[in-house]
Amino acid sequence: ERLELRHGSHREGKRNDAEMQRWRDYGLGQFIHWGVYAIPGGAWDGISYNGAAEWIRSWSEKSGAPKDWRATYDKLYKQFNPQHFDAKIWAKQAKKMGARYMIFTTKHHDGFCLWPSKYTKYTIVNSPYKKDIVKEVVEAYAAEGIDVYLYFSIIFWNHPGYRSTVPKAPHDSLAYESFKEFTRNQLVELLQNYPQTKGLWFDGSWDAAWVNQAAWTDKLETELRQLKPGLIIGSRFRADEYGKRHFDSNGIMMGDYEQGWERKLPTTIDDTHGNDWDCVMTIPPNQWGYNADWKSSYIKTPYDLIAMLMQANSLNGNFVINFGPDGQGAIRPEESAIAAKVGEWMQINSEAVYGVTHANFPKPDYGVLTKKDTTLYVTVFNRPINNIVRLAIPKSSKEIPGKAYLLVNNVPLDLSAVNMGLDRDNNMYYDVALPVGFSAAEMPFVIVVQLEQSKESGSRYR
Ligand code: H79
Repeated sequence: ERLELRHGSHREGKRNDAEMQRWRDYGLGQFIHWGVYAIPGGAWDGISYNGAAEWIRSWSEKSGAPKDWRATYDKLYKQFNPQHFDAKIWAKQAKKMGARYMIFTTKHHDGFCLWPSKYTKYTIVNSPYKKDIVKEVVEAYAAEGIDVYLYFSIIFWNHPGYRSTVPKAPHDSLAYESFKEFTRNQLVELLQNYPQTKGLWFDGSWDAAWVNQAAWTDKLETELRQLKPGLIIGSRFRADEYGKRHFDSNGIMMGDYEQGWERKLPTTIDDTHGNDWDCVMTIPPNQWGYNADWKSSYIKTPYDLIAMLMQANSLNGNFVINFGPDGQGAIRPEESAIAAKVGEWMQINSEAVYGVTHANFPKPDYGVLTKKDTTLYVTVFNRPINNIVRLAIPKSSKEIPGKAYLLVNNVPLDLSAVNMGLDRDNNMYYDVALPVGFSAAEMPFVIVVQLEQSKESGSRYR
């Protein structure tokens, strides 16, 4: 039974325009979380906040916050004067890492605007820094050929009109109406100020007050899309009239791609329901903004991140690595080192990342598969102890492996069909032999397999 929805999804199936195809092909992105929370960096007066650094304003006295902490936080912008900030340095580093797009926090839940918004005083203009940071970031990344997406939280903790729960009293409703208008004005302002923007990455839209605004948010989305044809918006913007988010009451995705993969990844293609999606990932377990303390938690290694990157790409997703510059605008050396390592790997292996799709072959235990046209990329994480990388190809497949080589130095590899007679899974097997003495410098490596049309599908090696 299908519901008649006025504010559900307005599209069935995927977008297939050029802008969306470009998004699909990115493979790797960079997220940057930056704001006044970078000044305390997860602690104040030597006391650590037990949460994500960008959430430190919500620290309560009960859990150890200094007295009048929120008032202190709300004055931090008067100290925001990042002397090391140079968007060109960030953009160059992102380029070297291999990022094809970046997402920048124009305004997080605390409401501080990194652009000179006309609609609030709580902006960069009233900090000692004064200059338009969003503009510098947009221009620097665009100059490197990296597409820019603007992160925007609809939460604004200390705005007088902001409400998280559905307003009941008339004065709350009035206040919230003004806040809605304010939010709309800011979004229009961002798209007008920064015409290079390719899309908006929304956050905070779980608030009951916002969820309750199906008609208004639907209208706003239409307005934003009209203002900027081709604009890309994920599924975390609005709810339908029954309060359903991401997927409407008929189970159809709202928005251009699924935005539910935050700090987690699907494990199988079924988990993705065939949708476009991105995964945004922190390097520590859960820190987006700068946290000075990187000793108290596990820090993902470049290897971890590359494994996640390839898992995402093998399942038709983009993988986005988050960076949290410090209060002076510098990317910490540990993050720069990680970016450099990922970039070194991308330098050799990016062919297995950009423009690829899920490969519809059985997933091997030793790694993942990506595919582009008739090229199969086999990324190996768990190198088989016998140095034989076995490919399983369904007997029904119209494509079969022709030749294979290593992406590093294009070293040709022996590829042989294995005659296994009848197999329970109806697969054919092909063995790729790694060269004697091959060393992958302890990083995952990629085998390229050129696929050929099977003359008589499945019959050759039966
Ligand atoms: O900016 C980073 C985080 O600060 C921000 N999103 C990333 C990109 C973020 N804000 N909140 N969260 C992440 C997690 C919040 C979860 C909760 Fe809820 C909000 C718990 C309760 C309210 C949403 C609604 C999830 C569960 C119910």
